[in-house]
Amino acid sequence: MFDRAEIVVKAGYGGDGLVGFRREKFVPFGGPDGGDGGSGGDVIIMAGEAVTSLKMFARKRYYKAANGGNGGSNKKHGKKGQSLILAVPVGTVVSYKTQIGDNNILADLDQSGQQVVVAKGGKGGWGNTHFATPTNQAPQMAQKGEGSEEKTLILELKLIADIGLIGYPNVGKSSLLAAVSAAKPKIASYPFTTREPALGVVEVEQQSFILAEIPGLIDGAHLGRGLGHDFLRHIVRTRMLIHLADGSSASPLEDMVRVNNELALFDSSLAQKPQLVVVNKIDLPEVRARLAEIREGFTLAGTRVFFISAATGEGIPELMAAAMKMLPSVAQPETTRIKKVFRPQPRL
Ligand SMILES: Nc1nc2c(ncn2[C@@H]2O[C@H](COP(=O)(O)OP(=O)(O)OP(=O)(O)O)[C@@H](O)[C@H]2O)c(=O)[nH]1
Ligand SMILES: [Mg+2]
Repeated sequence: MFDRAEIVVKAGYGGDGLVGFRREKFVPFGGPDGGDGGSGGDVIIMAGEAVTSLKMFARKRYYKAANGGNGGSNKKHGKKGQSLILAVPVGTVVSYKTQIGDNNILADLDQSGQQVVVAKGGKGGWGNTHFATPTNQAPQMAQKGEGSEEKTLILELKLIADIGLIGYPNVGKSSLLAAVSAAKPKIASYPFTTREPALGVVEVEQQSFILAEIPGLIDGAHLGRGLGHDFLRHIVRTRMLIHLADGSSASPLEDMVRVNNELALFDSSLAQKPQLVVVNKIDLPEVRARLAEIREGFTLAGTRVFFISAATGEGIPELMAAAMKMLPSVAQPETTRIKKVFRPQPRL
């Protein structure tokens, strides 16, 4: 599912400060004039449309930004080390492994131009001018430049689905995905069978789209309940949604409203994403017996509803054709605001 690369990045060292003194004719005791070192360059990762895969990172693994220049005489500041900018595709998640092996997400670059500093350059050291005091006017000391950060990063490119398949656990999302694509997600009669988003390519006549099952949406998902936020973030990237409800549930309409509330609580733009609303499991006699009642409920709520059976295939071609037809009319998601990730980092 993922394009993935592991790289090592190292920022530049800070330049050293200088111990220097003014030496000019007719100026005895010219005083200290050692300049400061320049700071080391940062390593920055930036998302851009021009890059489409992480392939280039398979060939080269080590990336280092330039060191800062040393301070010069005459209070000359050392040159700042140039930062190194690595371009990655939009949709790349940047993380690093902590010492205990956890994956710590640094940034989720889902917008072109979005960037994150992954290794901070060392600060330049002070030259001896900073150390002059009334009692020590010729200080013989200067600071060394600081060391710089080095990190092993994991870059993961998430494939972006056109359509997200959402709904309460156990409503038949995996069954539908398996019925319409070559994907083989696990299907079972208990909730949370699917633990990771599953993708499939759906072909409708000569065209196709990517459908992704988004698992784990329950009450409180926006607070991290169920399988947590992570999957809600996937929905942000989709263009539209197929919202599945279980016809055998006490109230499919209420289930749908609940899931929609979770979407809105997580990110109000999600609630505005176009949805095709679908009631599943109409092969079950008890569901078939109340189809009219269910339809009326949705109609009163102002929602057009599709009826399908992922088990028998009934209604599925019509649903997929409707999805394919609707897709061109919905814009690419404006993957919302730039999410800056601020994380205080201990200085080296
Ligand atoms: N009778 C009937 N059963 C269905 C239908 N679709 C799914 N099921 C059953 O419902 C149960 C849940 O199906 P899944 O496809 O795993 O549902 P899901 O929404 O992916 O569930 P999670 O991934 O666990 O959230 C399984 O026992 C399926 O066999 C259907 O159209 N008719
Ligand atoms: Mg599933």
